[in-house]
Amino acid sequence: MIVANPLRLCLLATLLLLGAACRQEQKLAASEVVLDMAVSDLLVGDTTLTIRASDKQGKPLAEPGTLSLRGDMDHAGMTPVLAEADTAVEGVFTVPFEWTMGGSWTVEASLGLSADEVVRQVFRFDIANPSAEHAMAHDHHGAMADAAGANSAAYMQIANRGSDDIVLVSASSAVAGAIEFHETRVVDGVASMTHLDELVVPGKGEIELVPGGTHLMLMNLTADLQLDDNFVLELTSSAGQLYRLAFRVSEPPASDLVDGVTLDDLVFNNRWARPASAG
Ligand SMILES: [Cu+2]
Repeated sequence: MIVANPLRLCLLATLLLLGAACRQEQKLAASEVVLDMAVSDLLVGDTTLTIRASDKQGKPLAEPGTLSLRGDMDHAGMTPVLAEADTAVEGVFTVPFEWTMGGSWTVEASLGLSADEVVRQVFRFDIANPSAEHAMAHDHHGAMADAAGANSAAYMQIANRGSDDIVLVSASSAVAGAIEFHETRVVDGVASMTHLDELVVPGKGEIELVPGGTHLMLMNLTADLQLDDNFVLELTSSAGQLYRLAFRVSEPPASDLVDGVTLDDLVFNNRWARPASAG
């Protein structure tokens, strides 16, 4: 049985202190630590980030500490995606993460080695858009640094003379790699775009596609759309009806309904598209 005499306690305390001191000495300085990052997925949606912390010789850190991650997109205004992890296996953190939009991302990894030593490293990823959502707020195109292809947006007013709703399900054009239905939403002063699966033109009603609202997003342009250029765009309805429409690249038309073209029950007015801008 151990007797708790003062001498023994003192010795024990000294050993503990020494142990702590030794471990402290094994901590590496920030400049001696290397971070590596790999991702399971480069598509918008859930992903897993794998971050490896090692020393310059490639030996995994035994107790790397707490890792903080911050994902940002190139353009201003997006809410950063944050994550944290404090358990690593053999120096490797596995962290669930989400690419919330397509485009160019940076992920900053910060590993706290001690109270005043933090290793920071930034990693870049290009995230593709399967169609769910994408990153461009056209009203802020000047802020976009780099992206895949140039894009444009097309606008018009569509009126339905019939009493049945007409559901537009797809759009295409020779001048764009893809065309999506988008809706711009402004939340807390920050514009972002949401992908819509379809556009419903209500029976005896109308919809308006305008900057800052619903629009046709022309992505990965195959032609350099400049003022006064014309192109043809096709819309398809859920009933399989095809609507071929001419568009002109121009300034927004006056608010009056102009250039009306009637195809079956739909009347298309005020068709125009903005000039190409870098994606
Ligand atoms: Cu858009």
